[in-house]
Amino acid sequence: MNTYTNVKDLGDLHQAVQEALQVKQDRFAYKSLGENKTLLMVFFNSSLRTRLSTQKAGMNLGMNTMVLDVNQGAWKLETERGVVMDGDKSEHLLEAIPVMGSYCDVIGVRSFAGLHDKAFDYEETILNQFIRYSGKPVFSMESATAHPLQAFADLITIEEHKRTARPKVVLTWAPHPRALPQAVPNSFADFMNEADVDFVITHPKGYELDERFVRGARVEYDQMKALEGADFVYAKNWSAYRDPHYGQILSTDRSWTVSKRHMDVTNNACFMHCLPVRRNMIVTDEVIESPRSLVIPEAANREISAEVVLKRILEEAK
Ligand code: AN0
Ligand code: CP
Repeated sequence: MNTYTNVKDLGDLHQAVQEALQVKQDRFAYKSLGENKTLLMVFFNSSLRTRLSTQKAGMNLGMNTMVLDVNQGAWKLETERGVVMDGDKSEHLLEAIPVMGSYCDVIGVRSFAGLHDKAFDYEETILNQFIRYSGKPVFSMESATAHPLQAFADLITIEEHKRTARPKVVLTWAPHPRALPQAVPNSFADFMNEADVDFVITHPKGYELDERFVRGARVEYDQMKALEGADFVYAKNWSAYRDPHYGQILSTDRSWTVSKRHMDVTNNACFMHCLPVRRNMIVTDEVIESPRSLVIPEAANREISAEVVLKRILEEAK
């Protein structure tokens, strides 16, 4: 593996999950793989889990790790080519990226959707510049349209907790006061469509996701109907994808907040969310604190998904 930006890069998904479960048995088994290799993690946006779990994964593999928070202490970066740089940006990504590449062996990039320019976001302008100009293997730590380290961890978590061979997994939209990207639901859909699960998406009208990720999965606009008999309830907010409302909040309907009323119609489902989560907007205290809530083990599996990805990148570079 040379780049990790979406589910396809993992190849056989069943095999990837088996590899993850094996890595989890002994996360230090490949300690020599990363010897004298440097991992650089570049953040254009905030992070708690991705920052810590990916750094930990690198350390498990014996790598040295460096973190750059672009918006704290680095020069302000211009991202568009051709502009006269007479504003507040001191440096262009086109220099910054190869410079960063010269100091490391692998680069992780977090760069969220701006939610203003759909083409800029969905062409993955920033991430693709890293792939093109860094000269090093690049992996996504949540890009404009995808969060494949999260979705891989989600799939590992479902595999560990499923009680039937083919569980029913429901991705439900939930309200949030600020506009959020579609990256997490996009990748979750992408992974679930390739996994052996009965996958259903539910959201208010107007929140339809990009068909390249939905890939014909069942969309049920009645949330309660969608949740009936679910084994896993995966909650997430996202802003509108479709024009002319790209990046906008179309609903703050709190009847979509996942509560006991919702969980009662499921098959005693496990509750999942990628975190960070706003309590009593996305999910009630009662549900997130219940024994069926997987949010903590799910976050813990981020270390494992990152370790498998880094391991595969290091193996390919050998
Ligand atoms: C981000 C998002 O929704 O994409 C990161 C989630 C992992 N969430 C927030 O900005 C709150
Ligand atoms: N789930 C996730 O990616 O969390 P962070 O934004 O804290 O990294």
